[in-house]
Amino acid sequence: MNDENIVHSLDTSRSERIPPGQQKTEDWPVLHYGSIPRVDVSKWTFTISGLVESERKLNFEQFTSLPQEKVFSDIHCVTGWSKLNNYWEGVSTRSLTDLVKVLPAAKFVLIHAEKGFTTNLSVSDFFEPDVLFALKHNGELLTPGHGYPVRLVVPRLYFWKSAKWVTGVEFMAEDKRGFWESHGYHNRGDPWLEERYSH
Ligand SMILES: Nc1nc2c(c(=O)[nH]1)N[C@H]1C(S)=C(S)[C@@H](COP(=O)(O)O)O[C@H]1N2
Ligand SMILES: [Mo]
Repeated sequence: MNDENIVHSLDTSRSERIPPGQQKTEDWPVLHYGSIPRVDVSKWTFTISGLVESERKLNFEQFTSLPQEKVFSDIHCVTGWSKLNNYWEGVSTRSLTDLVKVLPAAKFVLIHAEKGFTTNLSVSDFFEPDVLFALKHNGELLTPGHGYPVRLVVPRLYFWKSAKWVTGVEFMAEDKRGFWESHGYHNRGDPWLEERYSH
């Protein structure tokens, strides 16, 4: 991989890469609520909805023809494991702004995934340059367990924000807690501040 084309997530340049309360792992556990959806890409649709000038739907071919970018990042799961040095490849969240005009009133996004899963982010966290809709991890297509065909990756927040099996993004004026955020997890989830749970 040509290093010049890779966005390095800012956390990867810290001298201490492991946030407080985390342990380094070499494996990659599969964690999620419910069962693994088997997604048929010929029927898959990505929907950009909410506070945009006009909503857009893309099929898998259209989505995968968007410009691809590479991101180098760490993973921090709220259950305590961290996996360093991941290469992701996919569509930058910023490239969506070439497809839709996001209205100024949009301050939050809700990411939608298969089976009704959601997660929420501020528009500024969503459009950070290291955030992408990943199709590949370390050069390989995602496995079904890790979110095939498309998952969001938000490198600088706990990994529950990195929704697997995504189906779209909705722009909103008000924040709305997603699935894990409504089940006791923190609304934002910065691992360096140990924003694990809401009390
Ligand atoms: N669609 C969906 N995405 C999800 C989840 C989920 O339950 N459903 N769980 C999140 C949580 S809690 C974690 S820790 C990561 C785990 O990703 P991995 O299985 O690739 O390690 O996926 C996140 N994305
Ligand atoms: Mo998690």
